[in-house]
Amino acid sequence: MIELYQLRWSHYVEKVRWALDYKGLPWKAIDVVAYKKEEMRRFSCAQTVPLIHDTDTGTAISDSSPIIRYLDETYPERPLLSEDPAEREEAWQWMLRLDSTLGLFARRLGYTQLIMECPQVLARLFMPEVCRGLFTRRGWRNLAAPVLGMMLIRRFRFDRNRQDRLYEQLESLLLSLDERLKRMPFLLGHRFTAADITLASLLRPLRIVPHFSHHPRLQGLFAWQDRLFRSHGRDRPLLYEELIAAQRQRSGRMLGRVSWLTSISPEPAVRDEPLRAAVNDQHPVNSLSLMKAWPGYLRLRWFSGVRAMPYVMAPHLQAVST
Ligand SMILES: N[C@@H](CCC(=O)N[C@@H](CS)C(=O)NCC(=O)O)C(=O)O
Repeated sequence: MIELYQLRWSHYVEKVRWALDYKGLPWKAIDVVAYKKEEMRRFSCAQTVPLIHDTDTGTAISDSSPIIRYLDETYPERPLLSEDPAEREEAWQWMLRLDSTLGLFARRLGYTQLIMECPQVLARLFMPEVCRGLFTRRGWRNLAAPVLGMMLIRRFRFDRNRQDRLYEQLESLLLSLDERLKRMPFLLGHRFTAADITLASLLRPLRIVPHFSHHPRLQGLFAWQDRLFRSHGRDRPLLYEELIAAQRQRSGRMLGRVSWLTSISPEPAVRDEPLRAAVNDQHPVNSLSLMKAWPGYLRLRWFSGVRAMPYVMAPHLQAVST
């Protein structure tokens, strides 16, 4: 039995859930409280989620790509990585590169979108159990929102999205992925691998970021993701996708026009040297640094430079629903 320590809505966790289901392994989820993670302290590996504990072998391991490699090596049925060393290394490099770029950028912009449009959703994600769900109730969740928003800003530096040229870097990465998937059905050619699970899962937060989900030149990429989700039964929306969609339907608007973008960035988001491990971008947060986040929070809420537009379904979804 595999125990999976998870935050339900994490795209890195979804990547591992998908691999476990694909391989048909028995697993059970253990929900973690994000800011304490007490449930996993007994394991000596890095304290990020996903983390798995294999009760048959005693192995505990974190980091989604090494987890998938461990599962594939320990349970070779329905392989997700090729036995050929060159192909295996190619898939592995894709996974690490996507973890270190797309996964981080999409997380930053996904949370940014929630803070800009409906920060009260954060309490539903992070505090469902605190004080018996008090902070998920109307009124209380508005109180929790700025504190959670500021914590996330300190942890992931959403106040630097513009300086870091996040939209530009991501746009150029996604356009190159879209081009590649026009030429071949999967990232590595004709065979479905863990690299495809990685790409489709890590794209997930961008489904709520209209600059990308509605981008005229990226509809092929999202349609590829839709097809993969449907054929693998992964198409159930995550909680934040449902909550922001409900808010948009109610208000008839969404924040989608990134005012400062004029043209696509020529800069590549991915350097080509081989990686040995995925890079992460979490910064430590304490009560002092938290206090420094309020100007960033106010800016994101009211002066983000991302402008409102009428709410419409993304074109790749309209094609499916008609
Ligand atoms: N490269 C890691 C990234 C894992 C990661 O950053 N997980 C986040 C959730 S998306 C986490 O542990 N968050 C808890 C925290 O920030 O302390 C992977 O692929 O698993």
